[in-house]
Amino acid sequence: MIRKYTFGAPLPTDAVIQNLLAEKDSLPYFTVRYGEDGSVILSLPLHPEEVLFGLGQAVRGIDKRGHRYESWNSDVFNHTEERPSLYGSHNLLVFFSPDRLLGLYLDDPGKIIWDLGWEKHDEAVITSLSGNLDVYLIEEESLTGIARAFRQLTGRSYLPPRWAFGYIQSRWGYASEEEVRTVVNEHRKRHIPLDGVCLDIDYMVDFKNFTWKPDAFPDLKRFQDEMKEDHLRLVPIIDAGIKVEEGYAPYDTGKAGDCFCKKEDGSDFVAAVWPGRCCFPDFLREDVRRWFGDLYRPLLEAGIEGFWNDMNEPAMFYSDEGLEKAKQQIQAVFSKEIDIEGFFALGGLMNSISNSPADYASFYHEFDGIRARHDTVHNLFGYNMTKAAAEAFAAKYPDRRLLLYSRASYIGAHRYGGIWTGDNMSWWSHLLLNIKMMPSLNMCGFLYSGADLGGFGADTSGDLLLRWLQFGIFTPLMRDHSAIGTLLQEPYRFGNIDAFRRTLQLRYRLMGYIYSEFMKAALEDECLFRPLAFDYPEDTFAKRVEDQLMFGESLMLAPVYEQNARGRYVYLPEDMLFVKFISLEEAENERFVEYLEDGTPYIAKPMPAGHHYIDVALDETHLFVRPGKLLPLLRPANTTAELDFTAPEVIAYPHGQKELAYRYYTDDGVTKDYTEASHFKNIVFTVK
Ligand code: MIG
Repeated sequence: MIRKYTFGAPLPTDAVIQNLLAEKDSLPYFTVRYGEDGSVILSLPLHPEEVLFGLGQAVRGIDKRGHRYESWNSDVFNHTEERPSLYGSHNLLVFFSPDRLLGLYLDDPGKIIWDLGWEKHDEAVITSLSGNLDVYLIEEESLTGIARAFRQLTGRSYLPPRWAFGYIQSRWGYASEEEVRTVVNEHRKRHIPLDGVCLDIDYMVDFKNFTWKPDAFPDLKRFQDEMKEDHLRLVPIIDAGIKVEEGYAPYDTGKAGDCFCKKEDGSDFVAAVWPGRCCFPDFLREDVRRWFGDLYRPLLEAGIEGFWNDMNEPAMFYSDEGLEKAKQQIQAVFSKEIDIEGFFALGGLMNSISNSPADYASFYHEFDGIRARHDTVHNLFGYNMTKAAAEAFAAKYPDRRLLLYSRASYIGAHRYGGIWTGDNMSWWSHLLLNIKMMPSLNMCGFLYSGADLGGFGADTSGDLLLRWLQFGIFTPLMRDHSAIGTLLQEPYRFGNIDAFRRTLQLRYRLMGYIYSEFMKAALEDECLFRPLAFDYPEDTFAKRVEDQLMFGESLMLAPVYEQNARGRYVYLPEDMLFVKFISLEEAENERFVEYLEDGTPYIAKPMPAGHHYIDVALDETHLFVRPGKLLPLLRPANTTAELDFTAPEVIAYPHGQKELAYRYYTDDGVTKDYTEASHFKNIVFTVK
């Protein structure tokens, strides 16, 4: 059951697709206070055993208790644990305690502060700064039920084409078709699978959206065609800002259509991003979305079928006003003899003008007859950029799925595209953060998502990349991406090629399962990744487990995420089959080896419920199969297009059952007739 309560005058966000009438009585469970500044403050005492799930893209644990989070889409390079916010605002929180199961969703595109047992461990205090919001209370019998009801409230998750589940290689710095060709060849010659290569801002002329360098990419269509012969897709980046430059068509047409966000005085708001001074499309306006979406057309016509939208928090390095103010303050410091205070002030000054609250409060959006100051609708910006692109793709190709993922997001955006989790670091702690974030993102509808595998900033190492890929093979978006200036981190750079190849081939072996589970999750409003508590709600230990995940209907994952670890402790809420894929050499030393049809060795060992230490060497990938479940596996190939999805072999864990069944999903991977009954097939396994 979902009930809606309205505070103040909420702005339309298009997050919710169900039209519920607001309740007349006051909000139950919460104490409501009104701040003098217009804010609305909801508070709720927390049970000592209460666990809080949700908030989508955020730092720290699966259990969000004990930190102060903010909903405020932010371009942040350092995802350290004190961060209040990252790039997306996903205002769903689920309270789970022995005497309560309650989902809370706040539809408020401005800033929200979530003190979740931070100041006081036994209290949640949630503040909407604007005080204009719709509050939804979701009450169901189970955690899964709450997640499902939330998705029914907010709409079906975006469905990408099947090739988008293939491995994608990316790097800020790939600057020519020659370089891309080399990356592809290096994969191909080692039989490391690959389905796509991203183009970062380096493909553009002076970082200008919708341009590409004529010398480096002389004929983009020919190049994409050439790649497609090998089933490879290029995935170019598009940024939010449009460079201020007369004669540059996107600027000229945007100006002509009066498409840009304006300052108080009616002039275009300008701030610098990669191309230099930029205007910001008012994506909240439908006509602006249409105009911007049309700008993708030349790229679509060159055969491009996938895009990533970046810098759409929106990120701003500095505005004219911010720069001027900083300049004056710097001059003031130097106008007298510099002292220690002045010295430290200098360091902070330039940083403080990027993504500044003053800038976000200085421009406006006009939509549906409303004029809204940017900071009151801030979290909708990236969402509507994604929507602009998605609507343009659907207009051009009504029956074709395209790949689209964004950096900034808000609930609702999950209907139009996926997200990647932004600029993480090549740190072991960020591999763990990736693990913890996946179920939270799924609860909020962002099924097609993933982190920069290997880490974006800082230099990765071979062991970190390998361990990260061993988890990454399960994330729907599986992309290795890194920042310019860091150590190159393609999987063939670190010796140990056999281990990298086996890991990536395992992704392709799993593709039948991953695709089936993803499509079922999307079509039936389920979560692909789940905290253990979703499946074992009565198990008081399971709800505390922060580093294991349920993955689809058959699997539990317990990745290794510590350097030099030769395995890890794992908790099994029920009997499970431990499956570990090993090298041929290792197979010679093992007693209980089994082989897939193509001779690939693995160990399959039933384990009783409880605590265990499992041995997992650096070049091994493992998973757990649940009792009575099947895991379908395919023969690996270099691309998803070359996979044979029709007749998977299975690993089974009968656990006393005579007959096991699995609901397998296949389709052509690109059209939109998802729900055809013929796509679902029952795989039956009988114990001999
Ligand atoms: O200011 O396009 O998160 O993935 O490589 C950095 C360059 C801009 C941020 C994205 C990152 C991308 C980078 N971009």
